[in-house]
Amino acid sequence: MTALKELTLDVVKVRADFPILERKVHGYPLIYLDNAATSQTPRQVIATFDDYYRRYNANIHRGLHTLADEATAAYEGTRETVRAFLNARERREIVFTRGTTEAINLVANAWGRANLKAGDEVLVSLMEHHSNIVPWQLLAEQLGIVIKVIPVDERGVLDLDAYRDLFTERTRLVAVNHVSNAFGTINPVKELAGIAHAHDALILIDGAQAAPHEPIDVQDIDADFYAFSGHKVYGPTGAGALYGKAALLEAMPPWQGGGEMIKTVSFDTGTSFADIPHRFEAGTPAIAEVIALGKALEWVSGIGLELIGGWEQQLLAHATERLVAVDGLRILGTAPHKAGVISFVVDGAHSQDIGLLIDQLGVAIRTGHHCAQPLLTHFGVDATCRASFAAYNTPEEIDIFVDALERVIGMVR
Ligand code: C6P
Repeated sequence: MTALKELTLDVVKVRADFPILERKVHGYPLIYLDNAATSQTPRQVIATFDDYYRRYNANIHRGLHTLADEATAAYEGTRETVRAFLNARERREIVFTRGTTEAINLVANAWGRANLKAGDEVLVSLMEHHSNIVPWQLLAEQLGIVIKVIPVDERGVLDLDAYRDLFTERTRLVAVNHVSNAFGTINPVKELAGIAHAHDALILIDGAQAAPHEPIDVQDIDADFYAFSGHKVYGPTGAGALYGKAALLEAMPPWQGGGEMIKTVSFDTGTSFADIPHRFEAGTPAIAEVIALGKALEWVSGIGLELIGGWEQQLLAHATERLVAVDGLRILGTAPHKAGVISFVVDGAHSQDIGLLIDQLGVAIRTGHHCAQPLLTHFGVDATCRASFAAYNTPEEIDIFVDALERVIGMVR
């Protein structure tokens, strides 16, 4: 009995941490199903900002006064929290960034420019978010590297045989997401890493959609780089992290210059750079946001990602069952291993219209290409509706969402 109880997420208790869930939208209780875009923020995280700005707002690493010490300790404390969250070996393997996009751009610009030359190959999958495509396209234009695309099957599952066949002696890097934001597919990143390493290539994993849903272990995956965003894991916007193996980071030049990232600067002898990770954190960082990110990860760990992921799987199963019964509705992305993300289109109803009208009933879903245009184009659509779940969503909310959807479809058809 106790064991069973421990396996059940107390969603009422979880919801009580999210003040925003009390608000109404167009007179209806908010049903927030756009968590893959940004998850909502628990009061403990919101309180971090108030505490920081009231008590110890100061620049970090530079001051010798109490406030600067406290801010530095809290900021660097988050580095340890992120290290533990990803099970990295060392704190210095964690670089704070604005989010996943900046983390990938860091790898492209620091590692990529130092290690790639014309004709070298980078493998990305068809289901990448634009932020794991465009930085490599920019390098392709500037350095002449070649981008090769790992195909997916009709369920939105990566084609592993095709992946193996893409490797040549010029393959240097595989850049793939852990979980697809558009379809929810969970990719076998450990296997992908093993294959990449067998070909002497590195692997960069975009974990933006995985970090909120399942425990991450970068050592077990054997990831070379792993990126995620705070705002998708119950934290604030403006703070995320890049994990990089220490030896790789150490061998990488900086990509942005400024304060914080130097040891000495001289017009005569030039500049020497700080050790990792500070070499990659030029300028004053998002101090309060990073501290709040630490609080968010503590909040998540306090509940447990196994429990959150398990709850979301129940929501996914319930939503899938309800949605497949809707007349003319087609789910895109039917992988056997999916996170709590459902993309769908409806015959005779444009996704944009559905999104706008369902908002009038208090339901927030995302519509559009989800910054994954190559994937959607491949599946013959330019937009889908996407519902994505978080720890605070309930089966009752899903019922209200699907009822609202049926009402909306009736209005637009
Ligand atoms: N996806 C979505 O609605 P940033 O913006 O840097 O925090 O995250 C970018 C990003 C990178 N990779 C994946 C897999 C993502 O899902 C995202 C963000 C949001 O799906 C906004 S487009």
